[in-house]
Amino acid sequence: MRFTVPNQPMRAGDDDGRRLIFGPDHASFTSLDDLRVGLVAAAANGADLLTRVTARVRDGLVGFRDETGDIIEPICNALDDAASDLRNRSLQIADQDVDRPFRVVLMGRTMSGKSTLFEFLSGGDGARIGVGGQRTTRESCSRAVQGLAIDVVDTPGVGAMDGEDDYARAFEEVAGADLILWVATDQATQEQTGRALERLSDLGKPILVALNCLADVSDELGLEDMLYEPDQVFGGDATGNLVPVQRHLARAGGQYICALQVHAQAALLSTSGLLEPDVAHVLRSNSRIDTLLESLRHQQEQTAAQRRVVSAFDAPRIDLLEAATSSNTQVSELRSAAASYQGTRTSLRKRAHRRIDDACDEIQSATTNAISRRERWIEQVDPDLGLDQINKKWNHELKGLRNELEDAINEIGLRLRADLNIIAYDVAADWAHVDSDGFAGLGGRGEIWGNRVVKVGGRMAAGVGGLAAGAKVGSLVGTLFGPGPGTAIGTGVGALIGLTGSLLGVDRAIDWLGDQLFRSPSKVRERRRKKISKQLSPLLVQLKAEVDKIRTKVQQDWFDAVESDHERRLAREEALDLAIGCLETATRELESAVANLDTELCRELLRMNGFTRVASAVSRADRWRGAGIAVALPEAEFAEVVLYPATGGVERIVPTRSTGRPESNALQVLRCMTTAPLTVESMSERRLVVDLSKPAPGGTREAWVALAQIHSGANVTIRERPLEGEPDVHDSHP
Ligand SMILES: Nc1nc2c(ncn2[C@@H]2O[C@H](COP(=O)(O)OP(=O)(O)OP(=O)(O)O)[C@@H](O)[C@H]2O)c(=O)[nH]1
Ligand SMILES: [Mg+2]
Repeated sequence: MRFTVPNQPMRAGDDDGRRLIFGPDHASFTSLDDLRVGLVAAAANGADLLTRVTARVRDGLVGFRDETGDIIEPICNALDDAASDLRNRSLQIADQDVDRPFRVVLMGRTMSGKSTLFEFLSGGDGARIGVGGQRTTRESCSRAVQGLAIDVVDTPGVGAMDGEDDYARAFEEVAGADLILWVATDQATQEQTGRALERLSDLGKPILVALNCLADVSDELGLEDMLYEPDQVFGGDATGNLVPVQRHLARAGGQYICALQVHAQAALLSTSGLLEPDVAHVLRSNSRIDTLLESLRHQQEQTAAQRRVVSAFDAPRIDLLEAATSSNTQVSELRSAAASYQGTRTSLRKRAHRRIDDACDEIQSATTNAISRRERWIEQVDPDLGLDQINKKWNHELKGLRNELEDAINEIGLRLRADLNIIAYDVAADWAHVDSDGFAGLGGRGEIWGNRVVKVGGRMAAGVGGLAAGAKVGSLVGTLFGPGPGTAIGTGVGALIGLTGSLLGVDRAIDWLGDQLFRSPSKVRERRRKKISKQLSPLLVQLKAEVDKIRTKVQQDWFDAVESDHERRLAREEALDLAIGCLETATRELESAVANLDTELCRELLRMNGFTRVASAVSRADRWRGAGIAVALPEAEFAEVVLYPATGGVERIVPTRSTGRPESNALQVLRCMTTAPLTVESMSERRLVVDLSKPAPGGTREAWVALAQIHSGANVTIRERPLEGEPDVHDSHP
C-alpha cells in the first residue's frame, strides 16, 4: 500500500482563533532557580545510578577477576568517568549563577580572529590577540559585552594541528552557551573545522556565523581600501565561503541562524584611539560590526529567556546522554564478550572431548600392542628352559610390559595436555573477535547518539575507542587444564603401576607338576607349552581387562576435568549476564532520565510561548538536535497545536497523539519536518518507510529519523534519494 500525505504546516496561527476555539491561555515561567533543583537532582541521580551499577558489576564478577578483569575493568572505568562527569556537572549547576547574562561563545578555527572580536566586544586592550602564530588562545575567558546584557567567551581555536586539548577546552564552554558565534574567515575552505561544526550541530546549539574578512588594515594602504572601498575589500558575495560551514552543520541536521560579514581588525582599530574620530567612525561603520552587534542584541532580546532555559537543561542532558551512550556501548562490548565466552566454552568442550577420545584410543592400541607381544612371547618361549628361568623371563616380560604401558600412557597424557592447551588457544583465538555489530542494540537514543558521536569523533568515541570488541584471548583461555587432566594422567599411571605390581608381587610361578608321566620329550615339550599358555595367558587377559578399566577411569577423570572447567566457564558467563542485565537497566534508566528532562524542557518552552494549557497536558516529549521536540498530547491539545503551532519558540515543537500507534506517530513527526508531501511506501506494526518528495541532506534526514524513532518507538526508514545542487535548496529547517 503506497500513499502520499501532505506535510503538516508549521506556520503560526491566528491567536484570536485559538482563543475562540480552545479558550483563553497565557504565558508563564518557572524561575530558573526552581528549575535548577530538578537539574541538579537529575545529574546527581544519574551519577549515583552509574556508581551503583559499576559496584554491582564488579561485585558480581569478583570470583572471576583474573579471567574477566581485562574486559570488566575498562568498562567499569568508562562508567566511573561518566559518573564523575555527572557528579561534577551536578555541582556546577548547583553553583551556577542562573541570573547570568545571555552567554555568547566565540568558536572557530585558530587565527580566524576570535580574540580580536572578543577584545572588540569586551572593550579590551587587545592583549589576547595573536601575532602571526597559530594557537594563541589556550584558555577560555569570559567578559561582559559593552552596552549589552551579554557575556562573551573567547575560546581556543579548533582545527589546529595537534590541537586536541584546544578542541576539548573550547567544547567545555559549549554546554553553557546560549549562542555560538562561529568565526569563519573568507580565506580557504575550513575543512579542519568540520568535526567541530558537526559536533556543535549535533549538540543542537544555535549558531550565528561571523565571516571575518582577513584583508589586512594594519598598513596604510589596506586601511585606505577599507575606508574608501569597503565593498571591494569584503569582496561582494560571500556565500561561497559559507557552503562548507553549511555542509558540515547539515551533516548533523543543523543550520546556522544567519551569517554576517565583519572586519574584526578594522572594528577594533576604530576603537583604539589611534585614528581621528571621523576616520574611526567611518572605519567602524565600514567594518560592518554594528550589524553583528544588532544581530546579537536581537538574539538576546528575543531568545535570551528561552535559550537560557534550554542551555540550563542542556548541561545535565548532554552528560546523561553521553552516560547512556557509554552504558549502551558497554552493553554491546559485554554482549560480544559473553558471546565469545559462550562460543569458546561450547567449542572447547566439543574439541576437548574429541581429543580425549583420541587419547584413549591411543592408550587402547598401545595396550593391545604391548599385550599381544607378550602373547607371542608365551607362544614362542622355549619350554626346555628350566622353570626358574622361564619364571624369571616372564617376570622380566611383565616388567617390560608395565614400563611400556606406563611410558605410553604418560606420553599420551602429556601430549593430550599440550594439545588441549593448544586447542584452548585456538578456540579462544577463533572466538576472540565476535563483533558487537552482530547484536541487536537497545535502539534507544543512547545508541543513535553513540553511532553519531563515534562518527564525529567526540569525547565518547575517545572514551570507548580503546576497548576492542570481543574478549581477549587470555581471558578466554582462562584457567583451562591447570591441575585438571594432568592429575588424571597421574592417577592413570599410578593405578597401572599398582596393577602390574600386584601381578608381579604374587608368585605366579608356573609349575611343571606331572611332567614325569610323559616319557617322550616332544610330548613333554607340548605339555609344557600348553601349561605355560594355560597359566600365563589368563594373566594377560586379566591384565588387559584391568587396563581397560583403568583406561575408562582415566577417560572419566579427563572428562571430569573438562567438565569442571566448563562449569566454571558457565558460572562466569552467568555472572557476566548479570552484569549485562545491570547495564541494560542503567541504560534504560539514563535514557528515561533524558526523556524526563526533555519533557520538562518542552513544558517550560510551551509555557513561555503562551501554551500553558497544552504544557500541562504533555505526557512525554523527546528532543533531537536539529529536528526539534516531539511531544505526545491528548486529542484536544494535539488538535490545538496542529491547528495553531507553537512557532514562537527556539525549538520546533512537533505534536503527536499520546494514544497514536507508533508508526502513525512516526509519520506525524516526519510530516512536521518536511515542507512537501511525503509518500508512505509501507506502514505496518512499528515500521514505517517513506519517500520524501523534496530531498533533504543526509544529516537532516538522520536527525528526522532519530526523532521519529526515539519518540514513537517505531523503526523508521527514509529512503535515500540522490541530491542535486547545494544544501540550501533542500528541505532542512523550514
Ligand atoms: N586582516 C585581518 N586580520 C585579522 C582580523 N581579525 C584578526 N586578525 C589577525 O589575525 C591574527 C589572529 O587573530 P586572533 O584574534 O588572535 O585569532 P584567534 O581566532 O583568536 O586565534 P587563536 O587564539 O589561535 O584561536 C591576528 O594577527 C589578528 O590581528 C581581520 O578581520 N582582518
Ligand atoms: Mg584567540
